[in-house]
Amino acid sequence: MLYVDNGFIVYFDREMTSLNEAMNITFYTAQQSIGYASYVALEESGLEYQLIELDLAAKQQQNADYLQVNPKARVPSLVLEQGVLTETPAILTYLARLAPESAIGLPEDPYEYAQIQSFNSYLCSTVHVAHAHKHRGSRWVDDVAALKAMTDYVPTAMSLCFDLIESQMLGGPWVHGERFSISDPYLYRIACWMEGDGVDVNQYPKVKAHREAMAERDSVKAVEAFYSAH
Ligand SMILES: N[C@@H](CCC(=O)N[C@@H](CS)C(=O)NCC(=O)O)C(=O)O
Repeated sequence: MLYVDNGFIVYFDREMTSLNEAMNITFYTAQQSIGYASYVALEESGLEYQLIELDLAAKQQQNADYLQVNPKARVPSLVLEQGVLTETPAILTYLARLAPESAIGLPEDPYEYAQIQSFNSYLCSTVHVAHAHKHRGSRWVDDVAALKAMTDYVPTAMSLCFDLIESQMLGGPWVHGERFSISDPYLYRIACWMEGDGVDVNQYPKVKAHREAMAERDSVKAVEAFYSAH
């Protein structure tokens, strides 16, 4: 089922018998964006949701209707009965709490839980930000030479991040070892940016194996099938 609402394209992930069933969770994302991590987590969770796909190239994130949802003009956003959640680590944690029996359910152990938060915080505050210097440098500076210098440094900055992830953080086969978690779709999204960021994934065998394992999951296949079809 598909309709267009306020210029955004709206999809339902499954055959819905009732529209209300689909309206409890509304997920705004965009292709190639960090929203992909939450999209995969939604698929892992088994929760019902409504998907609204924004076109970032067309600047739909700056549309007045969307700014009412997320004044930061970014994706992803998760609209719930209680309000709106933004920021990938918060959205992932929320979904994991909603679906404790699913593959993304959180560990009871406080230390294991904090390890997940620690890794996701690193992705959010450091790795994603390093990646954003490529095309979004104008968030920080407007000097043309400085913008170019920031873009030129992206392969180095991202390589330094992946050096640490490969050598210190990625337990294997999943980020935190044998147990799959919300860190896995998050790392997968960012690791799939490596080539575009000028980083050779072959230099990172554990990251490469993680990417290959993620690509085999039904959740990732479902998201890929969606983007192939739309
Ligand atoms: N810290 C946020 C970052 C969100 C973010 O920067 N999303 C990008 C896509 S990857 C975006 O919406 N960019 C649109 C823009 O900068 O105009 C998160 O982790 O969710």
